[in-house]
Amino acid sequence: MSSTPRRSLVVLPTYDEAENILPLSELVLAVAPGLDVVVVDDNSPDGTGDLVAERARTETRLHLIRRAGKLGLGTAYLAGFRYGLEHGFDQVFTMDADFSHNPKYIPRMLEEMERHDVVIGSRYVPGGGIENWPVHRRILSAFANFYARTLLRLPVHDCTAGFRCYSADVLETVEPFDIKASGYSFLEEMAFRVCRCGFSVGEVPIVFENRRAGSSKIDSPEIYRAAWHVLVTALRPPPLPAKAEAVREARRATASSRP
Ligand SMILES: Nc1nc2c(ncn2[C@@H]2O[C@H](COP(=O)(O)OP(=O)(O)O)[C@@H](O)[C@H]2O)c(=O)[nH]1
Ligand SMILES: [Mg+2]
Repeated sequence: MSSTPRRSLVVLPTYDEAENILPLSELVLAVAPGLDVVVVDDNSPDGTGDLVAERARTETRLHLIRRAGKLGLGTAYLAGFRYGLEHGFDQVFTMDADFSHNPKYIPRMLEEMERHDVVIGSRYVPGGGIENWPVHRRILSAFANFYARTLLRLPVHDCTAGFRCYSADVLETVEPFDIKASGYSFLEEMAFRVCRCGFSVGEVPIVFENRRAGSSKIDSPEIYRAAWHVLVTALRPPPLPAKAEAVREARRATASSRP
């Protein structure tokens, strides 16, 4: 464990989350002292961005990136990663801004980050689960996970989860800014890149709850785009990042030095 406390950034992507964003960011900021929040808002028609801008005038740990229009979940994560790296954060969380991901799991995820390079808040490990999601969403999620895990040969149980923590080292190594998926399949490709580089991934069980207010932004075209993107990634994987070999070598050395 490093001697100086690590600084973490929590990225909250928002599109029309006016009812959720302030109470949620307040909870996140209260859950651990070394956390900042950056909201990446895509000019939400419901005024989410204005609410955050107003609160950020007095809350110095709350930040806002405003984008011109709805540019997708994947590129919203990228804007948050860039912010985290430029401002010297040691680790970057992502979570949904609709209370589906409960901030109470953050301390446990931080603990796991002592042992791993990436930690996923997972619905599909013992102790994890889903509450109040309609049957069709459960089936879609289970199928999307099976599909991506099988095609991309991922060793993680919840590879479509948006509740994650990445070390800055991971974000600097896996070249996320090259990812072509602008939407939800960004998550599967990130998991693929992380695993392929040899980083260690931990999973903390979480209970995912259906959103409290507002409506889901996923639609049928996005589901087909995501499925297609996973297939293309499996058939034509992106080139291995330049720094990946060094990571793999270091992991091999650590493994072979263990008794
Ligand atoms: N900035 C931004 N956020 C988005 C976009 N699409 C979805 N989100 C946010 O991503 C999170 C997950 O989206 P949600 O609609 O809840 O997806 P679901 O949980 O799969 O139904 C929420 O915080 C959304 O507000 C987008 O295009 N841009
Ligand atoms: Mg949601």
